[in-house]
Amino acid sequence: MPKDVNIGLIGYAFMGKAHSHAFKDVALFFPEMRLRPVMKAICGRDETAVKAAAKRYGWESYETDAAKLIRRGDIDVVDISSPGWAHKSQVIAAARAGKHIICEKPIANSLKDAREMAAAVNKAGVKSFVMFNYRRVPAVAFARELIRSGELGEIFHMRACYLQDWITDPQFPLVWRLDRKLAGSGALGDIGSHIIDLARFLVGDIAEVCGMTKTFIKERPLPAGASAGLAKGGATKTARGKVTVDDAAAWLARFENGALGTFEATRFATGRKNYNSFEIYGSKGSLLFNFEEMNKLQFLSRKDGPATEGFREIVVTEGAHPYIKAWWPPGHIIGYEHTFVNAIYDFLEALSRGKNAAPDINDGVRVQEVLEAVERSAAKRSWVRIKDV
Ligand code: SOE
Repeated sequence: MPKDVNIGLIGYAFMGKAHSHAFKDVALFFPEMRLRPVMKAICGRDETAVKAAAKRYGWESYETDAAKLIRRGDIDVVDISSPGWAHKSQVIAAARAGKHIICEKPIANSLKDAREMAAAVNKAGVKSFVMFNYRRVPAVAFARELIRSGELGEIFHMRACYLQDWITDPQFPLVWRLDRKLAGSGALGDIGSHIIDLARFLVGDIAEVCGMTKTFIKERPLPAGASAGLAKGGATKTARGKVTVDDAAAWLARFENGALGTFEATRFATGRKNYNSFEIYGSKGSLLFNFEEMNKLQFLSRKDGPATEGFREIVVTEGAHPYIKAWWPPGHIIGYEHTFVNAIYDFLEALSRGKNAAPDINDGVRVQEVLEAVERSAAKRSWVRIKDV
């Protein structure tokens, strides 16, 4: 018989919705799971909005104070899907209250905060999980299986870029993601963190980086009224404010295993919406992936020999592919929201065995170290070793 585990979620916007959907659907698609999430309470500061979200997403109750939600005796897992500035106090409070933790990425707005958070979690001995959801794309998980089984041989190169274009319009308002105090950094932390996590997942740890960052639009109109992260919303006609984060970042990297990496994260790639992609080249084969075609993986194997060698397009929807057995018959593709369901499944299965699913809070710190190193490197215009940050 599966056991119940009570969930409290902080945040009801984009990520709050994605996580709610995952909790709602996970047991339907993974019926064998040993822990079943009970959607106990959702939390947000705007009572009208959080009450409506609770009803719409299927939560039993709501809170308007995160500290109260964390203290509630009927909550086992606190899922922190709030903006970056709120993570630190919420993660530390949850750890001290003995709650297991799911935290959105990047875990913190600074490396110092990330380290304090990890120390609190490690001291409390609670389980932790960071929502780097792209690891849970079947094609990405399959890419890792191919690499792990030696199909690519020695890895020479990883080229990764995460390209978006949602703020190219200079009239796009100064939303919280463009404020360093609230978001920590810009494209670098928000989407660069995903490709750093994927680099660690697929190739290994990064040893040093040489980076550059750029803010193309330095001032923007202030938002008119409440404005959500990616939604353009309204902008005021006259009041303007300073953009205090990067619009784009790019960096070279040397991996500890000797591979070379090139990385780009930008919100100024006009025409690119959510182009999270990588190319990995090894001595025996290569892989290409692009999230905008997330059900496909391109694979080249040198075993084919020169006459027939070429990239084959694998539609990653067979039972033989990671996570797919839980979903639909072959060829019936899955989407963005399913990556969160797969992730929540992995988290709960690990929790049921008293383990952390990867990436945990300490992996979150490793990513934060690379973010910090890229920023320092860009400021100093020189290479920075991860062990020096
Ligand atoms: C905004 O850039 C955003 O929603 C990120 O915050 C997510 O992590 C990314 O997956 C999609 O874009």
